[in-house]
Amino acid sequence: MDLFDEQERATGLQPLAPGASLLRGFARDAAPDLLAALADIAATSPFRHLVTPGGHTMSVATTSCGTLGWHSDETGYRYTARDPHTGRPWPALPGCFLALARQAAERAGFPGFVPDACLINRYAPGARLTLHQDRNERDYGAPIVSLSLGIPATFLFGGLRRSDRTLKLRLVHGDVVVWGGPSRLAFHGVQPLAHAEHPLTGACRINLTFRVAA
Ligand code: MD3
Ligand code: FE
Repeated sequence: MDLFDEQERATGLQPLAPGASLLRGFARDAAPDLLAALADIAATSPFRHLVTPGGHTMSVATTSCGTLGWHSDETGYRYTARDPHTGRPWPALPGCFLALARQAAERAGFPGFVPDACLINRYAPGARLTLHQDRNERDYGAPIVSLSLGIPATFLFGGLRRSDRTLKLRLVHGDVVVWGGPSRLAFHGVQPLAHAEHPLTGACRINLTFRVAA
C-alpha cells in the first residue's frame, strides 16, 4: 500500500450520498479507549435482545448511554430516560465517546454536534438488522454519527422509500459514517454477519450510533 492510500485510510473523507460521508479508520486509534468505556457501560446496563412491536426478538443485542436510551417492546419503539432493565438512568456518555462523535461530525461538515443519546448494537455472527428508518428523534436537522468496531459488516444503504435500491458498503473496525442532510431519513440495514474474529472484540461487531434524540 503506498503512502497516499495509507493517508486516505487514516483520514480520508469519502462522500457516499448527499449529506453522508464515510471516514475510513477515523476511530482506529481511539478504539481501545472506546471499548474500555463500553465495558463499563455494559457492566451497568447490560446488552439485551429487545422485542420489536411486531413481537420478534432481535438478533442484535442492544444497550445505550446518554440522557436518553433506546427501548422497544410489544407496545412500541421509544427513547427513555431510564433503562427499563435496571430501573436506573442510562450510564452517562463517556468523554471519549462525545469527543469522537463531535470530531467526526465536524470533519463531515456538521460542527457543534453534541449527542444526547448513544445506541450501542452488538452483532454476533448471523445477527442482522432489517431495512428501517430512524425516525424517533426530534430533530432531523442533526446528523447521526455511526462508529463500527470489531469484525466487518456489510451495511445496506437505500433511499427514502423502502423499495428504493440499496448500495452495499463494507464497514470495518474504526470506520465512522456521518449521516446528515437528505441522508438522515434513508432506509438502511445490516446483512447477516459472517463468522470472523477481531483481536479487540473477538467474534463480534459493535456499532455505536450517536444521536440528538431530545
Ligand atoms: C443512515 N445501526 O442503530 S449504523 C441503528 O450497524 C442502526 O448497527 C446500524 O441502523 C448498525 O439504528 C447501522 C449506520 C446508520 C445509522 C443510522 C442511520 C446509518 C443511518 C440513520 C439514517 C441513515
Ligand atoms: Fe438505524
